[in-house]
Amino acid sequence: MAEEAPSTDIITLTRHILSDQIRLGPAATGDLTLLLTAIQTTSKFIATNVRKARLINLIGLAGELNVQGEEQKKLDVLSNDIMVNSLRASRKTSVLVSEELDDAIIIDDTHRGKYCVVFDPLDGSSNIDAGVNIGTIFGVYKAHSETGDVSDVLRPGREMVAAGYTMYGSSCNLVLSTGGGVNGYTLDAALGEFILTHPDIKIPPRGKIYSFNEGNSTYFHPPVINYLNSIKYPSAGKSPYSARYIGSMVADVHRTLLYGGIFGYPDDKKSKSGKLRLLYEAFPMAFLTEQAGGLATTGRGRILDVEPKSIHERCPVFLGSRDDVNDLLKFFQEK
Ligand code: AHM
Ligand code: MG
Repeated sequence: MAEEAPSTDIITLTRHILSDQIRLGPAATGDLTLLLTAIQTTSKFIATNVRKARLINLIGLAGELNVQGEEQKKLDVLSNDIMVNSLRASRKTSVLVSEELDDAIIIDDTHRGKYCVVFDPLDGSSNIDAGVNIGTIFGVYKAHSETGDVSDVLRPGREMVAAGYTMYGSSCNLVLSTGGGVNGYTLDAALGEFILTHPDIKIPPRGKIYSFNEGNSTYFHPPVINYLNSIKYPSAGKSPYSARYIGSMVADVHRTLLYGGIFGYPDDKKSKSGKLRLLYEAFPMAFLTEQAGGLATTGRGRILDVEPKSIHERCPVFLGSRDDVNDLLKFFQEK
């Protein structure tokens, strides 16, 4: 059989977001396109550093504690600097919130634009030294205020205009939604371009995988324990679910978007609000999940409806296939 000729008409991320802008007509100023272009550049830059980290002494601690009291890795600090510099230089942002910085950055007058970006520059840092998948998570709001104020980002996730993540793994994948579905792109390192490889991602309505840190089971509340038991010891004739837990939210959510199933990081007796951060972990992932046809809940309500009180607050997270999340919610309702 003759080999298929390589495509000469590839869709790059830049081409794709530009065509979105053109579709929106004169109302679209192109600012979001330029902002997303800046974000994709930061992902390429971070990806390059992640890949060579072991070789250029980027593995290990930077010697500082971040706002959550966690030790910062050298790559965390570098990735944060890459994002802050690039987002400021894009002249499209007014407020930046990073997991690595105690306070929001209010962009100076000369560089100010109309978007606010909340981000975790390098999520899953505990996996860095072992070479396991890590990622960048981001969410974008349109500013309300003239001069940029922290209130511009203390808004429910449903008000985001875009959200996404980049996963640094066996391939580098950027997954993005601007509110009209979810698309996935893979970095072609030779071209230096993200290529559309996963158009219009839809989560299967039910999966066969659950992804929780069950090492914390002793602290879990009854609805979560009962739900997990129901999928591990199902009624006769049904197969139990498989467990997959990487410990990198980006990788665990990426798998959940593609294969279906449920990912959870509950609140428990020890961590009253769970571990994951609302603004730059829970909101962007909930936005993507809903855009892909899935559900994202705290167990008590829709994640995207939570009203943030502070930029680094935490939130319980359960997200994934519609039917799986609904099954979990039944256990919360029983309570
Ligand atoms: P980080 O932002 O300090 O990297 O922590 C967030 C990570 C998520 O990627 C992941 O889902 C979770 O922490 C794993 O936590 P645990 O090690 O408690 O299972
Ligand atoms: Mg992180």
